[in-house]
Amino acid sequence: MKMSRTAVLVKPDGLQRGLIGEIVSRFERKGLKLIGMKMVSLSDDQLSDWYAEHKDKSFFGDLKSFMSSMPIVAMVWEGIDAVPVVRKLIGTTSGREAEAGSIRGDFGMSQQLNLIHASAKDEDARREIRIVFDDDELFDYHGAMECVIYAEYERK
Ligand code: 3AN
Repeated sequence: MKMSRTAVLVKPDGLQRGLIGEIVSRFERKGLKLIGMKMVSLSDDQLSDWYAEHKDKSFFGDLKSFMSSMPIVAMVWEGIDAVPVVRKLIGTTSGREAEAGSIRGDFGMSQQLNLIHASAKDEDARREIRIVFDDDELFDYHGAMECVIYAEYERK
């Protein structure tokens, strides 16, 4: 089965709430592999590309100014079906509706201040990773625990 990659941003509210460690820990415990991570301030151009699908929405301006108000922590995680797996771990958009046990469900109460972003589709992941990371900021290393995280047939 094929390993895929997904982009995650811990948003300004997640940083202020002190949730970086908790979030990284949840992904690590799940069995995902961290292949890139950095703290950045996203520019207006980067945010316009990132949120292109929302450019006509009423909240687009607010969303961009919120996302550029403070630094964010960007990460790339890898695993089989990483995109849907991480979406499940973060929960649905609004913290009030998100499932208990998910990151938004356990820590959030808002629709906009929803702590974290994760790619919705593989093609979004490829685009989002390119917006924030250069090739030499992503690391291709052997995950020592892969043989106990996946069955042999899954690793082929
Ligand atoms: P998700 O992050 O769950 O994929 P999207 O793609 O629908 O959600 O929305 C992107 C971001 O836009 C959300 N994470 C949230 O911060 C913000 N957002 C979405 N819907 C609203 C809304 N109705 N009002 C304000 N902000 C919103």
